[in-house]
Amino acid sequence: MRIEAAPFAYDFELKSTALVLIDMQRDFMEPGGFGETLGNDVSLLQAIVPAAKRVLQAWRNASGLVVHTRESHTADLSDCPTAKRNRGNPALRIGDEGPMGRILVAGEPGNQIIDALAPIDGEIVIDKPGKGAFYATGLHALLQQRGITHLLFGGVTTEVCVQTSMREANDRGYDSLLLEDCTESYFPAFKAATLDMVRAQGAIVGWTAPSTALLLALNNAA
Ligand code: TIU
Repeated sequence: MRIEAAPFAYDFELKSTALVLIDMQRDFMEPGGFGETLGNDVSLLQAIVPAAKRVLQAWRNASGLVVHTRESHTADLSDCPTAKRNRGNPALRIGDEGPMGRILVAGEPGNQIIDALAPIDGEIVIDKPGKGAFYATGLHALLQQRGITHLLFGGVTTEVCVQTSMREANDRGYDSLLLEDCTESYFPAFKAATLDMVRAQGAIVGWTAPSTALLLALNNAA
């Protein structure tokens, strides 16, 4: 299959490609969570939900492997570095009780993936303590077991957890594509810069494409 992408076409096979949705959690997407405690306008992120939902449905229909990640810490915060907890002097710190439960703690209401993109049986869900999806997780091993070599990325936020995960994937040998309208930042200029950075220098980190280009490739293959 081929996606018309930048800086040039992206070729992939369904059986060796996973869709990776990064941290589409209430903690980042809704008021009262981690994103807002850091001083961000979280409403900006809602714009990508319809496109991400279309892609998720199409990828499921094609029987493609889906990976969801959640940025989350254990209840005792033993996997949360003090530096991370203190960074930015936020109103509520990781582990503090907020309106959606404890901030960025696994199992709390705010730490769940939003309903529109909730995982279903058979999909991989990775809880990650860092910004990157590969750091201190079993993701690389799970992908290797399944023969995955190509990753299609969406999620939030573009320049933090998505870009970090793509760079981690790049160093592990994956060919990655970022779905432009399925990722968002609290800072529109940072999103634009990240898309440019990813695809510069002949896809130094990976490719980018609008989700319609992926949907077209899937339709043409069906
Ligand atoms: N603050 C911010 O933009 N992002 C994060 O802290 N985590 C993710 O990007 N998921």
